[in-house]
Amino acid sequence: MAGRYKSKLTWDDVTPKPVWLNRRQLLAGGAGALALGSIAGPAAASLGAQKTGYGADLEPNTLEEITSYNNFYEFGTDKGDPARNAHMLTTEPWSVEIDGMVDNPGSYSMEQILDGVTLEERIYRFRCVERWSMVVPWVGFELADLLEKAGVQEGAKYVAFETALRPDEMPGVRSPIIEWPYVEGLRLDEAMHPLTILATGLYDEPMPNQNGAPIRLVVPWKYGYKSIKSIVRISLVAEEPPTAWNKYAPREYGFYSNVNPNRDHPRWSQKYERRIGGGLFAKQEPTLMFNGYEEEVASLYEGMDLIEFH
Ligand SMILES: Nc1nc2c(c(=O)[nH]1)N[C@H]1C(S)=C(S)[C@@H](COP(=O)(O)O)O[C@H]1N2
Ligand SMILES: [Mo]
Repeated sequence: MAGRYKSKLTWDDVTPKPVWLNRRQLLAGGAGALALGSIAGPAAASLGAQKTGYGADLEPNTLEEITSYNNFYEFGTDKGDPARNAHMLTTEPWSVEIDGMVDNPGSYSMEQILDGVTLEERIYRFRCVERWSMVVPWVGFELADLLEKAGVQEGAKYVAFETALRPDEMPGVRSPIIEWPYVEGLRLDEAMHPLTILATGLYDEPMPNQNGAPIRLVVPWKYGYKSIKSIVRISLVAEEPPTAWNKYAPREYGFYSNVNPNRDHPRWSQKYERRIGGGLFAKQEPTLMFNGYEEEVASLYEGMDLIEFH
């Protein structure tokens, strides 16, 4: 039934690139020989090194930039706090509980999650609501693949996500800044869209802790906060699930959170953005609708008022 949610996107539209992961990344991802076989196998090779589609022509930010300027409030609210504190998070072993309206609920280890999965590199523009953006070469796989493994049942309309909550390892959760654990959600068709990935690494590194190790969501047409880090639970549900920033400030952060230059944040304009790494005097660039992925995702929102459903 999941095939129903596949869009018409082909591999060529989403900047495919075979990824030859190093042994360290495989071990960190918890993947054994089986995953190695699938990564190095003919499926990956046949994807070719072609890079087309939006994002492919963007110059990626450096690993240093991507790992030193972060939002991960569980480790503190300063952009430098995650790089300072996220090493405290134990990421091995790791498992994700998949529950709700699925045929195969249960606790999935990283080994089980990556079993049979072909990891690829996807270069996506990643835009934070606070007017800055980065371009990140994520390594991951389509969320749809995992949801298909779990078996989405008729009646499921949304996917809810939850981050680990470990006061002993996360100094930030000792203050009630937002309601912990951090939660997020997608409509099922958004979750099944081929641009939506679960990332387990970036460049040829295992996912750095500050970026959401060992497994985090990436939804390139939405503001950064939708891309929840260090996921421990994925639930298929019938009703729109609560989301962390919407609970914190509903007027500022809606459920959809599509990048939209036509809707200002109540405290600032969304019309321009600045690329991290361009220096203090970097030119502001106009923000693109759906972060530049309009052609791929606009049809998901046909007929919706995107100012009201922001
Ligand atoms: N669990 C959790 N996930 C989170 C956040 C967070 O504070 N906690 N911050 C979000 C926000 S606001 C942004 S902009 C991105 C930043 O991702 P990056 O640090 O990998 O660039 O992570 C998102 N995911
Ligand atoms: Mo953000």
